[in-house]
Amino acid sequence: MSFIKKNIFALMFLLLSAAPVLYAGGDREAGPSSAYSIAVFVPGVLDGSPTYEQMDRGVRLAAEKLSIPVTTVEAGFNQGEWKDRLAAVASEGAFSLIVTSNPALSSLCREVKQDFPAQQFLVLDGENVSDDSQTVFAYNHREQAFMAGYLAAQAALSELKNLSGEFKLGLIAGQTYPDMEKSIVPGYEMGMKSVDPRFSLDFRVVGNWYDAAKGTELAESMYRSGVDVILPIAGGANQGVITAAKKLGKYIVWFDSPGTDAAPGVILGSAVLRQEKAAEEMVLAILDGSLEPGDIREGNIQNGYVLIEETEEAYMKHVPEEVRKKIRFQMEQFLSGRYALDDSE
Ligand code: RBF
Repeated sequence: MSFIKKNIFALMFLLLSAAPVLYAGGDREAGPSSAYSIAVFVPGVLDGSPTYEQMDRGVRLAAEKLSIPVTTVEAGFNQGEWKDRLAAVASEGAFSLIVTSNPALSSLCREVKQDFPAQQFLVLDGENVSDDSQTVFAYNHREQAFMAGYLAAQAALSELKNLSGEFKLGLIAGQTYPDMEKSIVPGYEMGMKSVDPRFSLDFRVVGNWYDAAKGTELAESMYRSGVDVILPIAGGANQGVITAAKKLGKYIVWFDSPGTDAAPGVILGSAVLRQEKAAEEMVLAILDGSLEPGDIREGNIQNGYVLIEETEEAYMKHVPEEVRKKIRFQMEQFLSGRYALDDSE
């Protein structure tokens, strides 16, 4: 090995091994080790929850690059326990950074920070407000839901078979929460009504994020009443909606991750978030010091973090070309800034 090569390797080694110590900062509470480490705090379970799975993958991609250990903690579905579970992770003092996801976690991190002021938090899909207790990545769910509603409505008016012609579209949520009520439901309605104002929304709530049988029951009753397309945002209960759609020959639009592979031709397309990318980038930016607590980044259609996944194979194969052309046009409208949603509506 040449002298220069050897020294470059030595320098890289030095930087990589020194970096975690430097990043850990001097103000951390004493932990078992001074090396940098990350906890992924899942408010629910990973399996079946697209935004959580993406978060975990993205954090691990970033951590692998810097040889940082990652521990994933699934806090389960009892939301009353989340704050104590989060405080327990913080109290270990073992994790330089806790990464979590969903808008409800912003306030929990704020509360836990009061007892563990040295703990650093990154909230993905967090509340869209700057807050010194945490670094935040917030999505424009209104645009995401708009595109889901736009796709659902175009599909309901297309040449697809077994359509009722009743201008009814559905949304099944795991639970209601401020972001669901203020952004997702109104965005979905705006999207469908921009295609034809006669569309109306049938909105149902499972009451948890796992009950697939309840998902099937709700979806069947909606499809039987003339609903042609359902947008399920219900975690593990989404599987039950797929069961109902397959049984009755109806349709689904997927949310958060590309999902058409699970039922090609039934799940027509996906209004996704680039949460894996956001997770990786945010962790790397925190590690290199370019993002700090109080900083907030937003993901939307224009900056590429929210989109209809137009390259999915089943989307290209099963969604009629006229519908896909309209989707492309509407995406272009957002991307070019010719079209924007009024947040106050
Ligand atoms: N989405 C899931 O896929 N699985 C969940 O278990 C889940 N639990 C949630 C709990 C709360 C309190 C909130 C506010 C949202 C939850 N979400 C869950 C929704 C998720 O974070 C995200 O907002 C939606 O998937 C829309 O992108």
